[in-house]
Amino acid sequence: MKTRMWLLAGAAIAMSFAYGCKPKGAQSTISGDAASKVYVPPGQYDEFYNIVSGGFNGQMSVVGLPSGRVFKILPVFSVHPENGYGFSEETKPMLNTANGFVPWDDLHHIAISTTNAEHDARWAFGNANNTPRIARVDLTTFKTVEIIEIPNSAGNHSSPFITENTEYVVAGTRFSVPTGADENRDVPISTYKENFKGHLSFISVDPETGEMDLSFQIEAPPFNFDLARAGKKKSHGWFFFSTYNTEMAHTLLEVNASQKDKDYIMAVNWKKAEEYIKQGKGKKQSVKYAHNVWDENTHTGVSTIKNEVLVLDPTEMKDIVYFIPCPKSPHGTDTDPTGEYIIGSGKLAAIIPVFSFTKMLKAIEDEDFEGPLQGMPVLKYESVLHGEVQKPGLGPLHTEFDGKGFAYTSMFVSSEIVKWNIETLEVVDRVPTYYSVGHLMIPGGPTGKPHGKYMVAYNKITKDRYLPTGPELAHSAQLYDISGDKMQLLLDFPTIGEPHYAEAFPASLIMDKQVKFYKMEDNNHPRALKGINDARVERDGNKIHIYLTSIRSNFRPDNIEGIRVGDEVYFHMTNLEQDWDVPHGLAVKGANTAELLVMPGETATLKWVPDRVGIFPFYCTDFCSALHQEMQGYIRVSPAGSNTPLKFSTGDAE
Ligand code: K7E
Ligand code: CUA
Repeated sequence: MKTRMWLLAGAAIAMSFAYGCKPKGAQSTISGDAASKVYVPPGQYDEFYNIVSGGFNGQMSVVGLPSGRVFKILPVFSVHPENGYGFSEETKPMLNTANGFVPWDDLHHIAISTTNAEHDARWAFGNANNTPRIARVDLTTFKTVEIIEIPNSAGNHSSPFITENTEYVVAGTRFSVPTGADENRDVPISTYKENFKGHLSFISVDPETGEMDLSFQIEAPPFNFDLARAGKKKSHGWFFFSTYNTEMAHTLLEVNASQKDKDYIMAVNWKKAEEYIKQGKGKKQSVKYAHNVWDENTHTGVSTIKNEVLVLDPTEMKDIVYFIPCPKSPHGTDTDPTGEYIIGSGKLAAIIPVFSFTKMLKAIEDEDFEGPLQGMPVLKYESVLHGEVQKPGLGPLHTEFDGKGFAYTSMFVSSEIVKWNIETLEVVDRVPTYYSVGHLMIPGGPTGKPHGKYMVAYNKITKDRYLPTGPELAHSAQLYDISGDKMQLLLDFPTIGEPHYAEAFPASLIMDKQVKFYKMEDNNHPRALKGINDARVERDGNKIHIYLTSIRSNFRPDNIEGIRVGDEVYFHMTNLEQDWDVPHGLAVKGANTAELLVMPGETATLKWVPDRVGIFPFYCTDFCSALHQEMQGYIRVSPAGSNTPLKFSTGDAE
């Protein structure tokens, strides 16, 4: 995003508007009572949970609003040494892909589950931009519980937007690529127009369990798919994808993908697509992708490689795809809370077009087409247009809604947020952001029921806002009060990683549903221990299984001998605590891995291959009691082939 926007500034927009032009009055806009509006007194809670993407750190962060306090870093696509995510044997399968273990990704967008177009906040979805995947986080445990890979895709940016009852979460490919058998994919890049394809994936979500399933894909022209939003209420059943590079360039996109005055919003009638599927239409294509599911009974992830996807060709199913012309290289496409209006944010456009769903349906019915594009109808711009917001600012990216008839659009180039009336299209207010705002967010903003009290801007540049930290500076979030006519800046605070999108919802939706510990009797991990008397060490060839218990404040066993160089040692640690917030950690000297942080009632496994002779201490890393510092043990490693007998003990001086 950042890089793309740097280039963009050089493209069509006069240099005087380029990066770094600073809004006036940067210091003076905070009024005296701002601090009291964000102050959450000790012992009280924030009003909203804000789940924020971490961009290139591959994580989500959990922030309270209005305070801006960070409560948790939640690993999704990146390994997290803090708790062993991606390092423990149980979590490694979560990061498996058709390419093997991929320990990192670039997470841009958050979708919070909805029912009837309102947040139910059961799950948070996130997209992996690089190795295309979608993750689902359970908001009772704040754990990544599922990751599904997307075949036929490259650069899963237009994702993970959801339909109003979370029927589907979508994944539109940013990079179109050739698909199919090896010989169809091994083609000259210069044959882009003929051989490359875009794919829009619809992943169904089980309404009870949340489990995802790659339901179908729609094959599309080789455009770049950027963002998307589902229709809602009256437009429920439709999905809108923004496209750029409809020039279908494959080199120097900065110039070559900015040639046309208009690109498209691709409107997809997914209910119609479902009907075709019921009639048996579509082709099964063989592909390879991973589907990773976390099981809270066994505290273990299982990765399955799948081999097939159903692909629909919209040139054969005439009424599932329509193109709406949209100026110019649109980034965000957003639907208002009523589902009537579709807003396209053309990065290089001087206006913001607002389309009417009602007019779109009418134009489709009247076959009011400008012509076909790759065998699919293009609607006439004027026929679908509700109107244009004039002179909104420069570089519109994303739009959110307050539920009171207003839209708020982030302006990257002119570093501001512009508030406008959805019906009259008049700009009614604008505020500066510091600086170069990307996404913006209103709690409930993408749903049918926004909570129009706060707005947060997520900024790319913070020069002169924070204490400098070397060559790289923090990104920032800025909180505004939008309860009155004028937007008022309340607070700015640094973020974790690079925030792109975020969503927020009332804390009351999930606060009382939090899992406090895992019940021991429900722990079906095959190597779980039910009590301290089961603690033991077993040898199986060159594999050593250490069945370890932890409870304040000891490990059992804590003296282990008879390990040899070249053994594979597995610590299966069960945390026997049955109390909230009492994790125990496990760290082993010299182990080529991270620690484990094991939740109460959970079992997790650390693998260690000792490469030298000696005594190796291990210890608990989480300050769990006054005697935490006593929570430790020793392992003796003897040479390969030694006869040191295997033995283990606790509190035994023998
Ligand atoms: Cu940063 Cu949504 Cu990837 Cu716009 S995207 S800012
Ligand atoms: Cu257990 Cu510290």
